[in-house]
Amino acid sequence: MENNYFFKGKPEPAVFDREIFVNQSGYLPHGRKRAVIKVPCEKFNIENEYGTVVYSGETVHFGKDECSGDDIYFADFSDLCSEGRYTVVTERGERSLEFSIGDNIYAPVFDKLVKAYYYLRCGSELCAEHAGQFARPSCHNSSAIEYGSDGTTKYDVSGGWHDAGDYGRYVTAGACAAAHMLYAYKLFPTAFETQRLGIPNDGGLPDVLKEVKYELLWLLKMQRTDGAVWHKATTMTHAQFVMPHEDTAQMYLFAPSSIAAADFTAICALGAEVYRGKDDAFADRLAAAAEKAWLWLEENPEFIGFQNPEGCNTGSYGERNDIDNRFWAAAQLYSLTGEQKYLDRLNSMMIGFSMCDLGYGTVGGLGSLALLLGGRKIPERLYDRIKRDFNSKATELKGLYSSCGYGAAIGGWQFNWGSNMNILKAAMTFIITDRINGKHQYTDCITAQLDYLLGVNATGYSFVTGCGEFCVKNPHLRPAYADNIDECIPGYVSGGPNGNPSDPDALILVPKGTPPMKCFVDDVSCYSLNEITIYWNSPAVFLLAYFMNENKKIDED
Ligand code: 9MR
Ligand code: ZN
Repeated sequence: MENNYFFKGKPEPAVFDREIFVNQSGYLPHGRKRAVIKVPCEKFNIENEYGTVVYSGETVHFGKDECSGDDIYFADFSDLCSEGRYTVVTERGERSLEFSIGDNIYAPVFDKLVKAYYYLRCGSELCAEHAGQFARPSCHNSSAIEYGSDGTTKYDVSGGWHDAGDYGRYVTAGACAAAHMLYAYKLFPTAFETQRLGIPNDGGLPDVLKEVKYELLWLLKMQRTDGAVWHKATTMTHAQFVMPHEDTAQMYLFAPSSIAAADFTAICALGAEVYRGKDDAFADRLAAAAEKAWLWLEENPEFIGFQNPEGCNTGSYGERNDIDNRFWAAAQLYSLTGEQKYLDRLNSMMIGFSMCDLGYGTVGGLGSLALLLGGRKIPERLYDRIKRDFNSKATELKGLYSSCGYGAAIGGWQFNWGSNMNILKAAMTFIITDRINGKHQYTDCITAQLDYLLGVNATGYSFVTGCGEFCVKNPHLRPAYADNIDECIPGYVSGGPNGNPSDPDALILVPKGTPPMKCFVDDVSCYSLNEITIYWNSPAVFLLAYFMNENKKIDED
């Protein structure tokens, strides 16, 4: 269905011939530092930028890694803490890419991951002052009509971020992405306070809150006057590979769903909490919208899912039930207001879903974060359940991490469409579990997920565009292709390896039987391998904020 684009060249099958894998953004001076080597190696050296050996060590032979088929050796050089530029060299002379050890090494990738949202802005011109060479005209500003209506009522639903490689805007996806960033801000405010992204100004808010506000202002427009929330605003079919302003097809609002209403309630209530005291008028609007959507949900207790109508091929983001979504909504409203009625609803909702899922489809863990970070008293039974769910998940993920040569805390079956989100959600789970337990039990597991994202994986790619010497450059992202600029817009997390690719080019380029972690091609046409989305970037923002914060804490000690 999607194979109707005009591509620049013929995609090439990938060859993964790197021998040594390092985090291409580098390592913090006091962090765990590990290179993964896939050629036989007993001893390794670390050379500085002048070729002087500054560290020597022995590897540990891990053995065969199932997800990649590679025979793995670990080279640990955590004891090397001096700032500088280095290379790992094996006894037989194989060399890694050059990397840094330093305090501020993650700031560039952190900033790019957040600024990436600015480049996805819909309904705004990106001017040269803020977008540089990626400047472009405004887009998707003509009014929308309700699908199935006679079209006489027009709606302004301009604004927000494009969802992904496509130009659709979807409520549940947007709520999830915005939530990851607001929770990151609540947990690690210092990481964001000094961040300067070069985005349009909107008062004295930290840049991340300016950017998230842009999405929230759009979300507010997705609420109908009766409190219901339309599921999505998209054209009938995905646009060709054109610039956003060239996509001028009719915009539709598609049927309200209970999942959209619930996620909307939650994100507006969370926004009301975060913007309170910083932008009170905005916080008031968000709180009122959240309460109105909640009333609509209470009047509509049955599950209202979503399926594309005939002829529509944009994302459907359907879900199978809305228990977890309603849980998130109630949790966030309880956190905002402290009112007993929300607590009563929470107490009645404790079965049938996991309280640690952090995704766009299953959001129980976002409800838990609402409670954990809300500062209200949590009933013991509920708190115990949250604690238990996170701890058992983290234990399971740690098992996967330990059995993977590349340290990925996901099993072979989790290399699916957007596998990098599974990696990043695992990292979030470890971070939150450590937080709940008041311990630093999972630091190595967290570090390994960051390393994986930035180069320590069987493909050798840094999966973030514009970050790292060998990074993804051709993501499935319409403007990045249609702008005719060689350099890719920076800061996007690629979906990553997918053991069951489904787009036509990936089916040709990825030979049957390829191990899951190697089912990847950096090609624009392979949307099931190399697309980007707002909710794959957002858990990466969360993870990087954690590391920015960790580093500050060490500085203060
Ligand atoms: O991530 C989604 C994947 O699991 C589905 O199989 C696929 C097809 O429906 O859709 C993916 O989500 C896309 C969404 O529908 C539209 N925006 C981009 C999303 C990521 O590719
Ligand atoms: Zn647009």
